[in-house]
Amino acid sequence: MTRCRIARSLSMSLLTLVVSACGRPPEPIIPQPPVNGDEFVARINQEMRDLSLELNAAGFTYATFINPDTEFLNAKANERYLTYFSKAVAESRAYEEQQLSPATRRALHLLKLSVAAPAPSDPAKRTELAAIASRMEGMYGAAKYCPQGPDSCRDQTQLTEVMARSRNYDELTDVWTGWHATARPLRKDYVRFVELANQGAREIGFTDLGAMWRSGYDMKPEEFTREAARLWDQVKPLYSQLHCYVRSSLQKTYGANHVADDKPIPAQLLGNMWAQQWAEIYPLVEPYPGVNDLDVTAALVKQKYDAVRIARSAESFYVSLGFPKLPDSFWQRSLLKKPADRDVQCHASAWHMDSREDVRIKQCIEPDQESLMTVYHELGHVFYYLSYKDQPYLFQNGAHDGFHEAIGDAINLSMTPAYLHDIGLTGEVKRSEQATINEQMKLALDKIAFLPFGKLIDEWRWKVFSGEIKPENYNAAWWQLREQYQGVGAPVPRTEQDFDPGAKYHIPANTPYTRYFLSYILQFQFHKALCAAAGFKGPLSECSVYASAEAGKHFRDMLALGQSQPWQETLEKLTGTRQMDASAIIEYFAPLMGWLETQNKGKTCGWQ
Ligand code: X8Z
Ligand code: ZN
Repeated sequence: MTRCRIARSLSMSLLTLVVSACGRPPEPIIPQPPVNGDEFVARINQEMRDLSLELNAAGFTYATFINPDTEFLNAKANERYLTYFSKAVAESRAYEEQQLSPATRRALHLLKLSVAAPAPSDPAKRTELAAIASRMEGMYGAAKYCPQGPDSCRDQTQLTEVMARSRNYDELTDVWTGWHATARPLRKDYVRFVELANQGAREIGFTDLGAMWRSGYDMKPEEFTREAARLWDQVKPLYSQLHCYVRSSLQKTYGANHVADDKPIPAQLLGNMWAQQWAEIYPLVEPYPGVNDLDVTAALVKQKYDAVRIARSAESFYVSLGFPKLPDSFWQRSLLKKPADRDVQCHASAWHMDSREDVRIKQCIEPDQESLMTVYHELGHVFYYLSYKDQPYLFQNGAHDGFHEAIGDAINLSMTPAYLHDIGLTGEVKRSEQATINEQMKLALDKIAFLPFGKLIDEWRWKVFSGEIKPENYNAAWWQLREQYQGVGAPVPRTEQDFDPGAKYHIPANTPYTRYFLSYILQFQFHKALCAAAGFKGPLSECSVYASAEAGKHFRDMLALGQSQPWQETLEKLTGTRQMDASAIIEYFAPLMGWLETQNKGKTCGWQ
């Protein structure tokens, strides 16, 4: 299965297909009902795995070569998967009342959750859903902003670069507005997509698609909603302090007419198209200018790192923990560099093509720090795939989806200045209190700034799927949440002609997003546990588990379990606790928080 896809995998038994002699399309043969639940699950595991080959081949080809033909083939592969899925779920009902082993019952539950958007049983609607989903993904991947005709076009990679580097208010506003305008045509498709996917979710027993997504956490969906809210309450004070300090720094750069004391921060000023991670504006907020220059990007450029060398560096971290080297096919089949001559989906993703060892990533790697961190993130997915490849297909997944996102990010936390120095990507790093504050600020601009964004995306979608947010209110509700959670405001007035949620990859791609919110909390729990396993004593922010066999063993043992048991048990095995909890991230950033509180004394914090 793959990350970031509408249908997790595609399946239908090869045994159900016969090729007719006269060349007519093959007719499906309805298989005999198996005798018991165990046999049923064994058959489903086999068939899903078989059909996932086609889904992934079509999906990877589409993502790396967007054109009308690959869009069509991708839609067809998804449609076939969704057909199989509906049939398998319907058949599984016959076993629900039987005496089943815990593993079989769990597999039947996971089967129902194995797509991100189930289709209605009406074949015409299923075809429509698959076509819309495929089209939206391609439109996002191929989108460009062309202010002065076709020769002036810039794609997302180029626009993102401007958002990161420019400090010109008007230029930032223009690029932000131009990119967001590309999402307008997605609105109509999205409205229909919501109707169809909701219908599909209802047919298999969920109240709506959001409730289905929230059922994937080994607790009742309502309980999960409360869990997510609890975690947000835990970290909110960290975010408020960071927001307050960053806003006052930006006011110095852009003036109080653009950045007002008690108002949300204009979204185009935070160094990122979605204002989700702010590390690119570090130079504007650096606490102690010049203390420990951590310019990894400059080092990558100077040493002429190319995409393969960056990916090799990530691989070597995992190998140092005792993971196997990546198979040759990874290097032959991954897309690591943006091709010059065709549209590709540049949003990074990791792929498990065959549920065995054909693992790949697709990423438009550039020689900069963000790409470096993202490759380490993507390889977290890849080493998870390889670690659980011997599990039955339905258990080949993260303990929950937040685990999958947190693996590579936990490794990111081990990429300390000392580690980066060891691999030649920073100069001498002297330890001092000022250095610690600078380093923590840089990391907080990613890790703490992201938290409200990670939370609100699905808050919006949950309400869209439940009908609480109606199409005529999509954009207004989006900005209401962005202001409420992030304290970030629209750069220019918006209307319901706009569809700003569609300018973020995971909306058109229908990838659930709460996984990242959870990951940003869990990764600190993982980091703390790995550091303990490595025998590290000292502040969490100075720990790197690079080359620790002990930490590696703990990590690999956890990954090998996949989704075979409730995540609480898996978490307990690594960390000793059964709860997701923000105390590790709070502990990690304690020095910075003390510093921020002092800096923010007397400032107006918060927003109306
Ligand atoms: O989508 C991703 C990864 C692929 S799973 C690159 N992330 C989220 C995003 O970019 O919005 C990682 C951080 C959050
Ligand atoms: Zn990821």
